[in-house]
Amino acid sequence: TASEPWWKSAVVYQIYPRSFADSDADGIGDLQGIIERLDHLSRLGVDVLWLSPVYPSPHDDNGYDISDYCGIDPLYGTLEDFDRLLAAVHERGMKLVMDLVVNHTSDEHPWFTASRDGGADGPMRDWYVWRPARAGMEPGTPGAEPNNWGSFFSGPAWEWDEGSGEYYLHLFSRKQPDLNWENPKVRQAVYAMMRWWLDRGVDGFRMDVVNLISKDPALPDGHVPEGSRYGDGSPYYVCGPRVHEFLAEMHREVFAGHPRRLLTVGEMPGVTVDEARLFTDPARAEVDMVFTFEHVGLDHGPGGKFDPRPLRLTDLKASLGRWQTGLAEVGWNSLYWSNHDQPRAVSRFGDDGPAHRDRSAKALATVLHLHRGTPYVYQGEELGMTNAPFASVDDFRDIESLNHHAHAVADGADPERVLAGLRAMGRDNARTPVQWDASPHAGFTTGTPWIPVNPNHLEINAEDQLADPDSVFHHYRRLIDLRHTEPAVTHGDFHMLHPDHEQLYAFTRHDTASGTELLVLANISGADLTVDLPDGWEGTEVPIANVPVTGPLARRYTLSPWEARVHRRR
Ligand code: ISL
Repeated sequence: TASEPWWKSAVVYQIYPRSFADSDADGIGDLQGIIERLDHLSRLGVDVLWLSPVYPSPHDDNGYDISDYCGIDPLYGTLEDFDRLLAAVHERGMKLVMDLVVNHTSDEHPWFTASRDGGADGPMRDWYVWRPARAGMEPGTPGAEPNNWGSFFSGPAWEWDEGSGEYYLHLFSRKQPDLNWENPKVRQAVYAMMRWWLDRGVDGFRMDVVNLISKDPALPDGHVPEGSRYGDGSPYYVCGPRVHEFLAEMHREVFAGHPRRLLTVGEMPGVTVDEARLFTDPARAEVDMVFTFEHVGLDHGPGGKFDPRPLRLTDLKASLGRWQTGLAEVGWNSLYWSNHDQPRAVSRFGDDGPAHRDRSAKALATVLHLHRGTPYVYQGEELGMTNAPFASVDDFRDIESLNHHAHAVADGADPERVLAGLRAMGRDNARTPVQWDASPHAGFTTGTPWIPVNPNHLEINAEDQLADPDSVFHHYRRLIDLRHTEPAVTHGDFHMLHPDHEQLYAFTRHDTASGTELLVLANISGADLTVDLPDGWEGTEVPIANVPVTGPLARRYTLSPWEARVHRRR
């Protein structure tokens, strides 16, 4: 309907530029490579491109460590290349959203070098979070850090700077110092940069760990979990005391009254449904939607992300269902299975073996895209790309994985067990190059790729799938088309069925405005599943399914392994 924001019926496609398409044979993806592959995205039917960072960066964290917010890293091209990409995207009726990384900068950003080298009372000092060593402790020695917080990338969250005689805070790598959002000069500089990109024509921002920007000013020690060397500071920086105030100010200063229709999505590790209702309530004018981490934390074991445990379908349904219910009346959901930080969807939530990979990829897509919210497709997910084989720790590139391996092994963990955790959950699984065809390096580059292409590009690639109407690609295309043509997909009320069933993912959508109802059935298992349908669905039409529809639905129906279908009745 006219009053509803455009992004409620939109689908977003995430591009991780380093691994998308390389046009100059340096083995690293670039902006010109994206321009050359825009037909793929138009065919898929996506509405918005989210571009992971392409700004100048030392690439300590592959561009999430920014040294110049208003430029383009030469590895990816120039600002002129960017303007050409933006024009090409707009010409195709798509929008482009940038990645806003303002919880921290690179330690090579001029703001930080001035803050560090200007001394403890220099004019830029309070642009970052500096603190003296803990009282009575020898600076620079373990335990002398201002508090006991650990970094997301292993080790302490503080780095000693000999030159100025203080520590600086870094929730991520030591080359990613946290900005001090308590300082209004920092906030105004960020807003000015955001307006600069909007003036250049971009259509919004994905905001990196934006719910971490407000810290408890006391920076208190965190609880030290059993077996951990560091304290858990998250109660003091996840959705901190001023986070809503800062996002409301950002909205007023940057987005309010803007003539173009924009999109903002906040990446929010640790956010709860209740907090998301506040962040995404249109009346509060903070952000349009958030990325929750609840469903991508369910398979974390007691040792955390790299200590995975089997995922129960009932836990997954409870989590996604909780978010559907919680944001039904106020706010809006984003919907995702994967991104550049998560393992590949079909490997994690489906079955990437030869028997079931194709069908399970389509089943997962069907389930996600029929939920209420804005779906995000991560590059290669539309092809059913899988996790990659990593023979040894030397095959990994990601600082999060390499640091975890080094610290865990140094702490006495079994290297093979650590490696198994990296293979299952490491971010590099999602960062192997997009598989365009069966040629060497999958058509990603004519040079040597920065990270090896998955050998299974011979069986899984865009060229083959474009030609096969039953491919994962065309299934995603049909799901996206259904969202664009069937209002019930966007607006229908969500109702989970059989919440306690460990194989069946089933739910209905009811669009009160049109009276249309949808029924989604998915067998999330490798075994046949016989289901009894709710009343009145016999013989209804099937707008989309991942196996040929062999006749009207009977009341009692057997779903084959990973079979998924959508029924519609009006
Ligand atoms: O998934 C994670 C939590 O276990 C981490 O891999 C990830 O760091 C976290 O999701 C935050 O991600 C964002 O900020 C990081 C950057 O490394 C990620 O790529 C980005 O998506 C720091 O900028």
